Amino acid sequence: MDTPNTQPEARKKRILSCIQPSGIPTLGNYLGALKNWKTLADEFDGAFAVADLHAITVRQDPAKFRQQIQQVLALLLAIGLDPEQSILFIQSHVPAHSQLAWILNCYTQFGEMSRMTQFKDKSQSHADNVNVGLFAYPVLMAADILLYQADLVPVGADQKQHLEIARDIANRFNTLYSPTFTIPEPYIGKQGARVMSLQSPDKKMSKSDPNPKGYISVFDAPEVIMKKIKSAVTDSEGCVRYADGKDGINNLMSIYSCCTGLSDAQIEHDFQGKGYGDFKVAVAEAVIEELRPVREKFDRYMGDKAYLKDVAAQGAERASRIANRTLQKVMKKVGFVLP
Ligand code: ATP
Ligand code: LTN
Repeated sequence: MDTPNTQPEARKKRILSCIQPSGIPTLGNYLGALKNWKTLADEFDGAFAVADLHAITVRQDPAKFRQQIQQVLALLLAIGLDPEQSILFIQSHVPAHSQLAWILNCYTQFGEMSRMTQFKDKSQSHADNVNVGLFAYPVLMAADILLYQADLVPVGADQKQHLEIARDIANRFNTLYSPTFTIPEPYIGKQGARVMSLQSPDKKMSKSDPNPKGYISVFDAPEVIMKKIKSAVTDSEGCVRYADGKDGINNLMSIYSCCTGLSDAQIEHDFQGKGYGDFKVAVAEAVIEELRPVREKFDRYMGDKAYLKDVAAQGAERASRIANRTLQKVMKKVGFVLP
């Protein structure tokens, strides 16, 4: 792939995104990110990674971590990404990510990183382990993106601030030296960009939530999904409508809308005069149907570890070719003596 400053019209736009294997992915990851990736992969040159280096910014149990990395790779296949068409890889298999991240650390200011809300949130939820990696997390994310000269980065709304930092770092480097990095644009879907916790609908649904009732995992069994949605926190009004102060119902409406394609107005109309009980059953059924094919395919891929290994090896090779080209360019500009 050529860099845009040499041959802008010669390449298809590239998208890149990553997901951390920090637990079992949730309905939030699926609706906010993964579901869009499949659509975008058909239109653009796609590269998608399992961000295992990011995941160790919080402590992981080694055996579970190994399993989760494989599960997330299998999930990328289960949502329909084609490893021949897109580059599917595991971040740590491409050392250029760590190498560029180190260099970019030296082009990032302590002050700008101190404003990152995810760092503030995570240093509160993991107060016993506020490590330097957690602080530098957005720089590694910038390296992920900039190595591939990505034009578009599909993410959930929570990652907008990190995308801005990636753009700032890229602009700074381009201005200091000469155009090196493509300036990436975030792609935040209109729907599902922020799926909220079922138990605390003022917080985003997170796979690291200690209370499993707050999230739906993409592998939850149908009866578990039904139970979790039935016990979702709502309000006492009893009327299915989208309005300020109705965070729980707003969240269920947006989940329902993502799964069925119905607008808020249609949902309000369809559930006029019906209680939250009926609505919750409809939402749960829609989610179950949405996730059923993903879960079925996932089970098949997890049963074929040799295939997963091949996909990762082929992905790492293709990803390395692009990433190393950018890394070499950066090293040359900074003044390193290349080996
Ligand atoms: P953790 O909860 O372990 O911090 P995470 O789920 O927030 O992790 P990732 O696994 O890296 O982080 O997220 C992958 C993608 O899913 C990102 O694009 C992120 O923006 C999106 N995402 C995560 N949570 C939600 C949510 N609740 N609603 C919509 N999108 C989400
Ligand atoms: N920080 C992201 C995951 C991530 C990512 C990336 C997303 C790591 N590297 C590069 C897009 C592009 C998150 O969603 N928590």
